[in-house]
Amino acid sequence: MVRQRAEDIPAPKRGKEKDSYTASDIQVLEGLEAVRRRPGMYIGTTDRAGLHHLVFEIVDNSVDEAMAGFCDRIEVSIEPDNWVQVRDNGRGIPVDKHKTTGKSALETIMTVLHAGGKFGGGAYKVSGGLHGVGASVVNALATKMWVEVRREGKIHRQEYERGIPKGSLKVAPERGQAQTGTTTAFLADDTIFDTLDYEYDALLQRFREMAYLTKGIWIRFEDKRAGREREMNFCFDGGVSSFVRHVNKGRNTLSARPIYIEKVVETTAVEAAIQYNDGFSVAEFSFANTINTIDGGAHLTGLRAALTSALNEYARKQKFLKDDDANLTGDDVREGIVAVVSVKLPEPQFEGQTKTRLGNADVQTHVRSAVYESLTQYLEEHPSDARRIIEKGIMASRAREAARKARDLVVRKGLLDGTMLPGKLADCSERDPFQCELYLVEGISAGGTAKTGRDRRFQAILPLRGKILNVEKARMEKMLAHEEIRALITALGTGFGDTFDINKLRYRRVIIMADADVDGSHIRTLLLTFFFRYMRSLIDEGCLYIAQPPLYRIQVGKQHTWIYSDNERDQHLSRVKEGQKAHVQRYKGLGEMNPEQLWETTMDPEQRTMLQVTIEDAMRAEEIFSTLMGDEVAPRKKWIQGHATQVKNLDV
Ligand code: 0RA
Repeated sequence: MVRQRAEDIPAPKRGKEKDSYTASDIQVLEGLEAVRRRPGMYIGTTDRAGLHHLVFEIVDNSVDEAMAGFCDRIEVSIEPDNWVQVRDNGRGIPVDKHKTTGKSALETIMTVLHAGGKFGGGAYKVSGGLHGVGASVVNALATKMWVEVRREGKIHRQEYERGIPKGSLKVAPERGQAQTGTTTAFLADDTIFDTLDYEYDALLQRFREMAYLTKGIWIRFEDKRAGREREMNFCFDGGVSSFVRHVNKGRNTLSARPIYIEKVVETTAVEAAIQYNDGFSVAEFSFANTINTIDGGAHLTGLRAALTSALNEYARKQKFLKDDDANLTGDDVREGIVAVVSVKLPEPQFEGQTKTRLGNADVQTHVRSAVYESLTQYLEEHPSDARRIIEKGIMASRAREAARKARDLVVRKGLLDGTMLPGKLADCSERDPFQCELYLVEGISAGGTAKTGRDRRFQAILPLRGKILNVEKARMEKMLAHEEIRALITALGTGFGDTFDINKLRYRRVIIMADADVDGSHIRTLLLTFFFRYMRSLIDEGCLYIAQPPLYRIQVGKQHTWIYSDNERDQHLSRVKEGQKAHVQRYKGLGEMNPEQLWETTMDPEQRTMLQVTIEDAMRAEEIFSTLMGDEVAPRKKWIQGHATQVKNLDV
């Protein structure tokens, strides 16, 4: 695709008003030019993620208006022709003349870089926005755009092409009753973006998150594209509390409702919700001005500190802990927790390489005092909930002690460190981990086939018998008692959990190879759960893969072709010439192939395709794993049925 260069941007039409072409016009053109020349600098990428960024940028502006308390409804639609429209019922972007530019405030916001947030900057202006680059960046990267503002009983409208106004602000009287609000529509520039094919689910996920984080706001999202029409409405009166309920759906919880905290401390608005389940994993989410701070920071630290001190104090006071008992640790009181903390503050400082950790030190104190106070009160008022929570913490503390002993024993015996490799492992001869691959193979017989078919120089095989343990429902010591899992940890050589060390990994690629059926998909999911919970960096470092065995073998005359999807089968069969006969053989399991076939179709690096497992969205992954692996069967069934193909292409 040919990228349009900045030089190609048409200059604004200059007619009679030649003299009105001012310094600020030149500035605007230079600004738009810079955005079009280096879109990546402003929106990260020009792939689909960058395209979505445009939508978020516009919606964020409406969410800001909602956070300021002036808007409670946002409607987003993808139109059949790939236009995107965002409408809100806020005050409407100001249209009065802007002092420095001499243009309307609206035109200034739409055409001047970084002009957005500086308007109407009240004392408590909270601003979200993923990167806050503003509407002008979207405008510069849109073939066409228009904005309609309803204010003061009038409709104000302006249109743009590649960021340049097509005319002045047009004003018309409002028909019917006076309402206020802003509607923005744009058509992204297909000479800049690789694709204009918006992914409904990716956008939806962010809108759901925004709705949780902006209590009471109504977000409607509609896909109007031909053949894929759908819509969804979000409105969560419980705010982050609804979010916690959602994550805990299908689990046994220790309190009927999440513990909810909402307080303004100095300049920080703190909102948090906590609810324990009877599982062992920890699900903590933190947000600052609706931005998901995946690396945590001050607000999360404040929440954790409050939790540990409030629970310990209550446990001492109620004599759950005796004088010579040690305090519960942070890990103890977090076992089985689902917690969300969301802060809104005037000047968030985002730190770290990916700017996903909140830096503001005072926020820690603010969150800590808000949560401590509300939590202490909750415990006093709900003694039976309090008892269940404390008892779980004490159990966790004992289990941790037992697990430490079990681990020490296992480590002392050298059971996990790779010096005593499991008997079932057929190792490779190569010693350089970067050249080595480990296949985890479902079933002993398929394991045998893989051992024969592999290239033994660099491919190792570990057959796994039947189902592995569901680690989502088991504690660590139980996990270590499970032979298949111990064999897996030993073979990898890395240790697990907090002592996981990627530098000790014995194979650069770890490949899950299971049948293309329901059982195979269950085993894949169990293994993914294990890696997600105990060896997360293996996924983050891109070392985990899923092998793709073929589904069919089609023979035409003497030629045969391996087929990996139903779609591919149909395409292939449609190309078979008249007078020829195609013989289609379906392969249900790895066991139906002989060693040569398994090598040729699934293991030969020159020919195979594999899926690399990535965690695009930790929150989504958390939800998927708790749904798939949690206590209740119904939601799990529903998910698997609804995502049958995605399970195969698992990209959590
Ligand atoms: C600054 C001041 C005022 C409204 C807005 C910004 C505003 C911006 C956007 C962007 C999308 N929707 C929006 N809604 C409102 C209002 C100033 C006033 O009326 O006093």
